[in-house]
Amino acid sequence: MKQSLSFDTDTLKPLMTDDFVLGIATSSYQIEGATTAGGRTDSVWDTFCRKPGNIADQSTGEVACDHYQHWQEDVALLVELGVEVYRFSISWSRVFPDDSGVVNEEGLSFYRRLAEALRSHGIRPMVTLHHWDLPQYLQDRGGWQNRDTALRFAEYAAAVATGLGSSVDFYTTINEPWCIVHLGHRTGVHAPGLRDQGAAVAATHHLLLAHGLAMQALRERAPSAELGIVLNGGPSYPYSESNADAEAASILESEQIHRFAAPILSGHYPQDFQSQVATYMRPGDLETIAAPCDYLGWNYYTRNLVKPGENGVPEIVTGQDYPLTEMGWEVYPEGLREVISILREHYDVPPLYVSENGAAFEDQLDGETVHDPDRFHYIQRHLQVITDMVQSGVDIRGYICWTLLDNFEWAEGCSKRFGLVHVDFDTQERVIKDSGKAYANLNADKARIMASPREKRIDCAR
Ligand code: IFM
Repeated sequence: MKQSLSFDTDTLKPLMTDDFVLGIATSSYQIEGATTAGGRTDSVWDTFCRKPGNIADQSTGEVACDHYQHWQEDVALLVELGVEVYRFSISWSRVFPDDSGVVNEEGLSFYRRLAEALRSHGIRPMVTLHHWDLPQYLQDRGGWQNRDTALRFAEYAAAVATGLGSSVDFYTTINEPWCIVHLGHRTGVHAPGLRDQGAAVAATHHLLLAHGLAMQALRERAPSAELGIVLNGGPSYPYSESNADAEAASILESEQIHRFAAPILSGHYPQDFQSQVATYMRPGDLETIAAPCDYLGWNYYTRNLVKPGENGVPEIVTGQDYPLTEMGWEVYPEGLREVISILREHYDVPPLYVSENGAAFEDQLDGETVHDPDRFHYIQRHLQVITDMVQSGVDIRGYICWTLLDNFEWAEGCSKRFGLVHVDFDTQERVIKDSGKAYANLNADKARIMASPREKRIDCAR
């Protein structure tokens, strides 16, 4: 008989306040399936998955968790887990299936029903507009290499904000633009599968411009929602003591963190990027990109160990100093503190959300239960780092765990499981793992604390 796992509510007490939320995240392509239902058309990921060799286990997002059909069951799971926020993304090609500019009401109403169901259970929807599944018809016209895609994105943002109205508490424009640029346009391991340095530079600027233009559209149409963007990354360490590795690490820090954070938070590109990006810039772009954000989401999983790769592109290599997750990523919770310190050192940082954090580990299935102690410990250690940061005055407003369900993990297919809930991909049966049960208990403890009289709460926190 295994002992049940539980988070130490006492040490996490600084997070048990009205100013901090606990949540869970997913993304459209990774869970929805139903890729041809309700008028949806292909995204770049549908195309990418069709090419043999692109996905480790040859799976696709065609069915994934079939969340499109099972969404009510999934809302019930979120209720059982007791989360305060659910971060999900919208499939752009469900809302605009073609380039006619006409909204597909069927696509939009799927998300409206979802947001309303969440709110009816007291869960606050955090909507990401773009989590990598760019419509294929836009890719056919150059995708993020084409400035026009940024303008189309603003129209899409406007349509979503108009259609979902006040049922959404938070909007995120784009999830992890660095991944879209680096993995999608430079190393080609993600859709659209390009290996082209020039394409990566153009995509960087157009993604940032898209963010800025969408901020304007959202501000006008969703004045009460909190608006921001989600960036990602960890501190970069040289793989060895060589100067070349040190230089590669410093280049990666600049590319992953500053190339995105500097224009958004300070209205300029880092010096080492200015001449490359100049070709794509027009007067006023930087002002648009630097539109004030209500929050910055930061996704953190691991640190980077870096050495120079092909054509001067920094290469992230697998470390050996700390335990590894199934992704081959080191478990290094301190890196979260380090990356937030880098941000605070360089920028005037708005309130932060740790908008993704979690781990793929092999689960032990045991009848009706799923044991995943490593995932539990991973989350616990990161929550502890966040608690310490909150206590020392860093303005972090929430922790959003990645992810609700085992799902389609991009180029890794369905083989890497990050979920708090186990999914049997043959039957679509969902079973809450031990880590999910522990998260549910933490959320229940928090709800109990929040329901107690304020004076008593303050007393407990001392
Ligand atoms: O699954 C992804 C997610 O889509 C974006 N952030 C990282 C996760 C784990 O790789």
